[in-house]
Amino acid sequence: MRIKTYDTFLNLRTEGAKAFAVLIDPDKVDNEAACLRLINMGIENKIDFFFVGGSLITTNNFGSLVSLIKQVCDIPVVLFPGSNMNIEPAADAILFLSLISGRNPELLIGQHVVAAPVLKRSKLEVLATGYMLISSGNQTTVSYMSNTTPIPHDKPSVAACTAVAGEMLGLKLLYMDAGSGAQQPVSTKMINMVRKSVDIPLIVGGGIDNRHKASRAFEAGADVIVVGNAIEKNPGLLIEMAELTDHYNQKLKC
Ligand code: 1GP
Repeated sequence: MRIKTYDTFLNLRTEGAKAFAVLIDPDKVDNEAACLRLINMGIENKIDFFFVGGSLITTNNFGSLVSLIKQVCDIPVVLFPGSNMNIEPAADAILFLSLISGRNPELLIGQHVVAAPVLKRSKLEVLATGYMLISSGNQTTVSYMSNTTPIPHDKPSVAACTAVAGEMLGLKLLYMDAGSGAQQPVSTKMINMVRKSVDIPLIVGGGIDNRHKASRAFEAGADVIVVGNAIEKNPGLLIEMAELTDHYNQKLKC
């Protein structure tokens, strides 16, 4: 029987292991052959998750992309929805994102009410996730689309208090996101303060575009790093990130 996706996240915490998620934005997939090449790289390099989604999806590729991944591998496919329109039942799980860094009620609870009956009827594993946007220098698509103000980059204590509140509210995962293609990723100081403040698994993404930044996020306490934009530009980076993740996990065995 397949391990539940949430158990995979929890095991990371228990074991002190690290994981690497490749984010595929359905809008950025040019053709099926290119997409298959990326998926196969993910399989060969034993990545931990495929996240599928984006804050603004303008094509109809979403469902076919999820189905394509599911046809060729067992790597968990986790939906990273930009809205309640991005529910694809063929995936394994969905990040049920509550945008706790913002004060937009639609993204704290509103869209969830609309999505809930659809999710209830599906077999998707619903992962209640506190989603925290962190400012990164430039305005990202996600901060514009969500109509929220991200947590300032240099206010780690605000991020920590937000994370603690999310955990107290019963959220099961935290996702700190500087936004796709962010100029600077979430600071190590902020990741570290959040890590020390909560016990739930911590996902970090946005602007991680080289091995050094990925390593710094792991060292600061991220359990999972998410890389999308940089791999779109340079698919070879997937191999480097997978090697780095493996390096951390091999060290655990010593
Ligand atoms: C964006 O966290 C993800 O929401 C990944 O960001 O595309 O910058 O890797 P990048």
